[in-house]
Amino acid sequence: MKQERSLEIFEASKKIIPGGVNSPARAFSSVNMTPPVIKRGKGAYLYDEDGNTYIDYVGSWGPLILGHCHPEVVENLEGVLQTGTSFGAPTEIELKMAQLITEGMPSIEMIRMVNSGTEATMTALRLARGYTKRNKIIKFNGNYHGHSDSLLIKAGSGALTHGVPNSPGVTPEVAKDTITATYNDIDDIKNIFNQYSEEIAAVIVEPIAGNMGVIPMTQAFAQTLRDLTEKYGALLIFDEVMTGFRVAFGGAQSLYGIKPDLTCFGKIIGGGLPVGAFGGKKEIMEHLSPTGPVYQAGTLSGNPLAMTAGYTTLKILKENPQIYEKIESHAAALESGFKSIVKDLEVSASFNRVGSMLCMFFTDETVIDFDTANTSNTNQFTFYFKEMLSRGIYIAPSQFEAMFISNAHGKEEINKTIEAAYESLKSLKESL
Ligand code: KE4
Repeated sequence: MKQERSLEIFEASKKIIPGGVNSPARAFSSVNMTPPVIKRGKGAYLYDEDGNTYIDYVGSWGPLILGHCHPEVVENLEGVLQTGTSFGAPTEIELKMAQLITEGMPSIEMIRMVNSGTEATMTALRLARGYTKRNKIIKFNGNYHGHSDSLLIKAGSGALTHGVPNSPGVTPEVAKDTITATYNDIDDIKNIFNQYSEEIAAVIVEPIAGNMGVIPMTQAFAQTLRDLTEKYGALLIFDEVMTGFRVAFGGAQSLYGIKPDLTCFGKIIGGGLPVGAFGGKKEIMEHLSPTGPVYQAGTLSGNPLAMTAGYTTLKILKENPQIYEKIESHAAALESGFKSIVKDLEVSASFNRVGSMLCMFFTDETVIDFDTANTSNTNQFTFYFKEMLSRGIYIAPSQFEAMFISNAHGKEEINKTIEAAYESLKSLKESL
């Protein structure tokens, strides 16, 4: 695979940008290779600086559910560019965005826009602590909620890959108020609540984990979280930064039939531009400045440019519900294609899929939590990853991420991907 231009650009970047990237997950360090430097995207495809073409299953790590450069998104953005990208003042598009999201999610009576998923989860926790007047929060091993101090405790995603479970710079004083629990383990969470009961301000969870590969909560675990938080007066926060408008228009909460007290968003609601949000019960949200004492602010929060990309994306999803059936059927086709290949070639692999989020784990174990995800053979993943990339298939450079299928992927892309997977897994098998 030609990489001269990518190498040249990336080497220069590494001199003045840490690791040559503005987010560690992009550095390809866990697969130990130079990342393709991307020139442009269109539909289901990425094109790098060396003229290589890829079918894209990262989709900017989730946001591009409609594919790159969707014509309607581009057209509406071009319009906003002529009228102003940010005013730092109320605009109607913020109201329309809030209406669209609150109509789509019955648990959300009020919502506040921010600029990233990290800001959304960080602020949701501050609000939960301010509302409950309690300090402790619970998160789950292998869940990643962005890089705010209270949540960078045994984070999944990049930290999991980089093997740095607790980041330096997070003080012991902050860390002591974050309790980590085992995902999908009902006894563990019950014991924690028995021990800390009224000290707990909130439980934050990825309802369908996407940062230790794809791992859904069991229904029983989901209900237990709801029951325990209600019983002890703690808030239940669903981090739907990845799953919001991805697994269904109503998010993971609509699949589980569970109403969290607060929900965090990111990715898809920005349609490829920087947007995060958090929302929930009016009674809780009104504790937020300026109506309440819990402070939060943001210069570019709700700016017309980002709102336009997000609103256009969500409106298309709302008006075309068949998109969810389509991307789910493509993901199911990929999954069954991969399954028959690993069976024929006798490769150890297990699969988790929810809607258009898919993960192939290089393990025989059924993956239900951080520990079983970690039984995956990351060397085999790395071999497979490089083989797929060389065949023009661009998946996340980590065993502990999700494959995302967009509405721009068609049968041709799915078939090409299955063929590439066969060749890649065949050469993996031959290498063992
Ligand atoms: P951002 O601050 O990166 O917008 O969102 C943080 C975040 C919060 N919650 C969940 C469930 C998330 O998945 C994320 C970010 N996801 C990672 C990849 N899985 C983003 C990729 C990156 O860090 O570059």
